[in-house]
Amino acid sequence: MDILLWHKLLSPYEMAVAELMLKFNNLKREYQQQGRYCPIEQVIGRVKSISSILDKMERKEVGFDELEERIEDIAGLRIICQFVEDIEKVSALIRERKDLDVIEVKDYIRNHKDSGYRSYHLVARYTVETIDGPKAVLVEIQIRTMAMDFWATTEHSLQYKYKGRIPEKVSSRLSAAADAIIQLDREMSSVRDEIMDAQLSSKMRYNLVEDIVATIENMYRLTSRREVEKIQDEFYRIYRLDDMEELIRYHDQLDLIAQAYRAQSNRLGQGVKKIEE
Ligand code: 0O2
Repeated sequence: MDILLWHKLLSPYEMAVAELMLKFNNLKREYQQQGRYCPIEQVIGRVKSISSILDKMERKEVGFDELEERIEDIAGLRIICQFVEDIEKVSALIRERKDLDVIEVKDYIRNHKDSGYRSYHLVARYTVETIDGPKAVLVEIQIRTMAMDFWATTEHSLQYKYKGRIPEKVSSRLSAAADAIIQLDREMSSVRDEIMDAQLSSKMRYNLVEDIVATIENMYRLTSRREVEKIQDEFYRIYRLDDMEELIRYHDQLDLIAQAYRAQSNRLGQGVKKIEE
């Protein structure tokens, strides 16, 4: 058998995980910047360790020549959502992408595993550009809620501790915990609109304040310090009112004032140029 250069083999998988994490985090940022609800709460990525690949190869009787086709989770991405409803949305987002070709779906939410494991898995092909040219690799994307992730992470550690043979007493507790997780996800979904409203309004407030502060800082270059201080004091007064509508009104008003200052500064600039001519 030819020597297997593990680090050469794993390099494209490392590239795939790094690129996809960046892409999904960018997507998340875009939602936030536009003040839209983002179905992605967190993105985690990892390349499977060599020992874990070897264990899985043995468990599934996979030969070295079929390793890249049959071990589908060498590159793994996990997308954590707040609500069960978001999982569908993230799955649709992934299917629409041109850079990911979904080849397999494992729905352990509708059909949870005997262990109680719940998660939605997509296996997709993703191409990275290496120094030897393009290389398509398989990536497993696990999509689950925070509650599902909490359960799976805990159960995974126990699997490790008991080397896959969790005692009956512990596994029946885990099974009860899995039921509680289903109930928790249901409860959270029932107050989903309330939670989403609260989050969107806090994000909107954050964006408004960022905008206002940037506008005031720009004004500082166009007008006198006293004038800007007055504007800033007025902003602090409005902010303390804790009234979103007032803050929006002030934001829009400030935009108009800033436009007027800009126009005035442009006119003055042209005047100076004319005098110089
Ligand atoms: P690790 O250590 O997370 O990498 P299949 O041939 O489809 O039956 P395969 O390829 O194992 O088997 O696919 P499956 O069942 O979709 O599992 C892929 C990954 O999902 C696992 O990778 C786990 O991360 C996770 N997973 C699946 N079942 C369970 C479970 O019962 N409990 C927990 N906690 N996680 C699970 P690995 O390689 O098994 O493990």
